[in-house]
Amino acid sequence: IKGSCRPASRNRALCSSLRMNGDQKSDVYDFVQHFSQIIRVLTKDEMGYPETGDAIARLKEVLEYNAIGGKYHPGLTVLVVFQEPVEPGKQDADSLQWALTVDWCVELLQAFFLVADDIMDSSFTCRGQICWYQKLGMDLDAINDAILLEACIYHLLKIYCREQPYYLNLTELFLQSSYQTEIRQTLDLITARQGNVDLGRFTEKRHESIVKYKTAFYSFYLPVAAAMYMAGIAGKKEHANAKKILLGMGEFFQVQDDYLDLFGDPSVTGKVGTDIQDNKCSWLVVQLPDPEGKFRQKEAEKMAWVKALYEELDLPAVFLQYEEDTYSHIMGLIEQYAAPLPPAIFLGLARKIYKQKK
Ligand code: DMA
Ligand code: MG
Ligand code: MG
Ligand code: MG
Repeated sequence: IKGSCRPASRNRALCSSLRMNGDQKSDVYDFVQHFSQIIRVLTKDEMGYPETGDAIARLKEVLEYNAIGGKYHPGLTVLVVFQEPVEPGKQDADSLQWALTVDWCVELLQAFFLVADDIMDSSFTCRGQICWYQKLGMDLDAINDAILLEACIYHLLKIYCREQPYYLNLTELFLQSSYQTEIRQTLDLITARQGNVDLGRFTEKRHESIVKYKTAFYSFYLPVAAAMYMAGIAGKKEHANAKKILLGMGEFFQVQDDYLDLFGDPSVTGKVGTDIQDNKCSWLVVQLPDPEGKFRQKEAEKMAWVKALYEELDLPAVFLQYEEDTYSHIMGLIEQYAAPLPPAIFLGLARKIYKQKK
């Protein structure tokens, strides 16, 4: 697919400014622009089949509601990382288009997980809007929409990248990311099961196992690994090194999400937390023993009580300390394991998540 991607130099400037100043608003412009092409590609196939026209219109609606408007947290990572090890001469417009497309595949995977996760967690808001499944008349039809979002990933990879030497590696990487996430989502759900409260389940080890792979793998390792494959870096050792750093970073990211579930400002995070009502094995609850099961309270008024208790135990300070500690730890990992990628790639990602309020 030929497109009108920006020349490499402008793209490089765009992406380096994304890393340097963190002002994503204007920098994600190209990324968002590319989405209209993605929509066209995903919906044009069916033009000749009028009988599926309504379904394609629905798909467009699903894509526009759920894939756009996030904080594009992994967004653009593939493009940024891809450009680092690849010589400028080889960064032709097509390669940059493919990298942008794979960035969108990561976003679609995220959208797929979020639509399903909000149903399972009985959430009401996500990314500053009503959860898709909560929309009037939607009910559980949203389950099929989540599945559709996932299908779009493999459709796009096939259309854009099928002829590329990295196609199989990319496809397997996306499949592996889904599997890792889904197994940990299973663990997240069964650990939280109501009615059969087993306090022994809420351990730091269990929490770590859940968060490392339910979020870190697909949000942090997946986009960097995808770019590495696209740049021709497929060695086991190189991937294992990058994974060490990225899973560490992603683990912090999910701990932050757990923390903000209760202590975040919904007008900033874009969602109202549900972890306490859902009985989740959150970072907060594994910080302290709960011999009387006081944290598993469904009633709204108990939430304030639980929050006050957490505050009394100074969990915000504990979190700040944790943030400091893991930051130093991640910096150490970057020093040790970044090669052959430039440390700047990992530093840029770390800058995006540390000391954030959403
Ligand atoms: C999200 O965990 C994990 C995935 C795989 C979407 P979560 O339920 O804590 O996310 P959120 O806080 O956004 O509902
Ligand atoms: Mg959730
Ligand atoms: Mg969840
Ligand atoms: Mg959460």
